[in-house]
Amino acid sequence: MGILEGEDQGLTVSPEKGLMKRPLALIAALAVAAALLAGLVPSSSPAAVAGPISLIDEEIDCLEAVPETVGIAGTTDNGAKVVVDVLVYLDGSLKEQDAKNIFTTANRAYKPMNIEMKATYRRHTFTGTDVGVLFDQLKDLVGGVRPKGFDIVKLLTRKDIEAAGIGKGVAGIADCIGGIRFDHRSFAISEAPRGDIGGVITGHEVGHLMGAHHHYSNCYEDGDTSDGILVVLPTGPVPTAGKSCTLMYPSAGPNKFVFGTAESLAIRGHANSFARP
Ligand SMILES: [Ca+2]
Ligand SMILES: [Ca+2]
Ligand SMILES: [Zn+2]
Repeated sequence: MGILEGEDQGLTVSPEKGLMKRPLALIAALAVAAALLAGLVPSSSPAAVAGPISLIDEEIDCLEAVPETVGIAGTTDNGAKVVVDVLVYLDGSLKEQDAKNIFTTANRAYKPMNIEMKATYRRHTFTGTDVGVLFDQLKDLVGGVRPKGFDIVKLLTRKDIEAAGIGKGVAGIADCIGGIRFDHRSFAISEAPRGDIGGVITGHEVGHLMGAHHHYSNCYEDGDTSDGILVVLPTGPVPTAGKSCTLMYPSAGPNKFVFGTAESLAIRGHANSFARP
């Protein structure tokens, strides 16, 4: 299995600039978390700073270079279980039981944060394999916005999906980093192979919608520290065969159902702030 997706595709920043910003984003996230823990800032999400020119640019906001909100269950919030309601469209003849297995395995990574994805299933036959074409169909089905009562709308398909410029290596894609903040961007598409890999893809894409980037992942906090890689950039080294990384690692092969500290901060924060009670 190759890369999960290329959600960084199509952005206006150059790859070099993007890479330079990434460690800063992680440091900023950890700094915010430290400030929260120290009681220096309120736990509500920081509002955008008003300036003389109001830039409403959702494409850029969808980068969420710094987490809009972060959290630690029981520390920055009351620790209550957060249910993330996911409306799942099963493509074609995909079995509902296969989808249930995918959510059961993916939920293993969310449980330590006291988050549970609760899936509701509908069926529709989609046409084509291009992720843009599939997103259009998925959004059209619900009138462009997630229906009331749902936090996320997700397509699960047996098709080998592909993306312009990346090809068929794409196994899943989220519409937006932190997309759960927006009614019309909280959408994702995942391939649905049987076995743990299906859970990895779905758990990973939902992680993106909850504010997590690839560069929040590492190959250390998965419990197998033998690879000894502390922080992995998207272009960084791929662990050798048999090694593993946390769930936002961009390659679907070696991931485990574990989120590391930086991933968990963003995901719990977004769940607590944006998943509807
Ligand atoms: Ca594919
Ligand atoms: Ca590891
Ligand atoms: Zn990804």
